[in-house]
Amino acid sequence: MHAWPASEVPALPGKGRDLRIHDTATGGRVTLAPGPVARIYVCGITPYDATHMGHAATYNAFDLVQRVWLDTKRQVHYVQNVTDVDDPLLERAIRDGIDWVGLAERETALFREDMTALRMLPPQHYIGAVEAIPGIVPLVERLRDSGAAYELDGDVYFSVDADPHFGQVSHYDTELMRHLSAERGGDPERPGKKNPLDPMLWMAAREGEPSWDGGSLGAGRPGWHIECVAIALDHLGMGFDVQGGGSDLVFPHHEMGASHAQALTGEFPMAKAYVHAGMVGLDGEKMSKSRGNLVFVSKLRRDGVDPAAIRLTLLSHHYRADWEWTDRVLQDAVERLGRWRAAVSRPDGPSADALVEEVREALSDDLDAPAALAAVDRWAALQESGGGTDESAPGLVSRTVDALLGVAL
Ligand code: 5CA
Ligand code: ZN
Repeated sequence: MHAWPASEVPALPGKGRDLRIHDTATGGRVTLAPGPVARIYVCGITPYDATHMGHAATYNAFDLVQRVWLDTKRQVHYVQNVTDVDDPLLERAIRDGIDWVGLAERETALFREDMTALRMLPPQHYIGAVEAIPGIVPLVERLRDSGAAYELDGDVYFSVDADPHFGQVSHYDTELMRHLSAERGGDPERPGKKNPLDPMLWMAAREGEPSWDGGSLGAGRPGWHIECVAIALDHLGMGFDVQGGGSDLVFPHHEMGASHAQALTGEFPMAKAYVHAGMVGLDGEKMSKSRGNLVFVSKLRRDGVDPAAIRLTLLSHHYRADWEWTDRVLQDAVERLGRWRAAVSRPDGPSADALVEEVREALSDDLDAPAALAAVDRWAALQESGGGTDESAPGLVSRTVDALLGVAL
């Protein structure tokens, strides 16, 4: 699939800093010091509805990861998937009496527009589940042939007991794993499984549902976790730097994905850091397509809200925090954007050399975007109080905000 156009990232004077980031698997901060090419996989959307603020917040976090790395003059190898065949997508298409392929295409197109408007840097490889199927089948065959997977009435399941490191992403206890597995696409109650937590790798063709040639697996479609693993291993290999997504993907998705990859390769760990963004809520509940309590990026854009203000709203919350979308948080961002734009539109101002370093320090410290915004606020306040004659300062502030925060002033 094609991704979306990249906005230019201005180069800043001086030197960027290595990223220290919270890793779910170790429960602590890791310093990532990749070689010249940093590698990141971020789980993409299931395209059955438009991009909401929760999605946007999660992609904003991983956009910041890229920007910190680019500032260190590294290249970034970024891969994202689109879950363009899965139960929720098929169910929505049936509910609305539309073709599932058309639904996925329409919502993916809208997602690209939203990402472009928000100045999120695109992945180099944007891969749909359907197009990944030819790569998924041999992996499932390998897992089955090595005894890490087994067949149950034509479906193929991964045996979580095949990975000695299973459980080391989430560290959840068995009861919580069972509960979340049932809630998030698993089937712990199905009789005949070796372990109730075992997730499906390949689902045999069902009447009335799309299916593909699965070689020795028979016709069917892939499970959710193996989709991301196949795409990640194909384009990044093992031991990549960051596996990213929202905190609702910690279990089962990222736990199972890591186990699939580790069982396939015998290597550990799949990723150097498992990074998870907090959940954005509305009216006290997690914003989710299944609940329908959504604020859409595209709707706000149609209503004339500046995408830069949407982005500033996302940036005003720490990526790991759970937070609520309200009109107030958007209004605060609109006002902040106005103050910043006025401040950089003057011909001169207070020196911005310290500001560049403050923003760098804040972001490299577990992506502390609120601290970065506070630093820009301080410069804007100095500017408002009439303070400085540095003619390069307004331009440097604009470039810093653009390069490191993705906001065009
Ligand atoms: N296609 C799978 C990943 S392979 C999927 O989870 N798709 S999704 O459309 O449901 O979510 C896309 C991304 O947005 C995931 O990283 C998910 O964790 C994140 N996300 C979903 N809802 C929220 C929310 N309310 N707040 C923050 N992030 C969210
Ligand atoms: Zn995924």
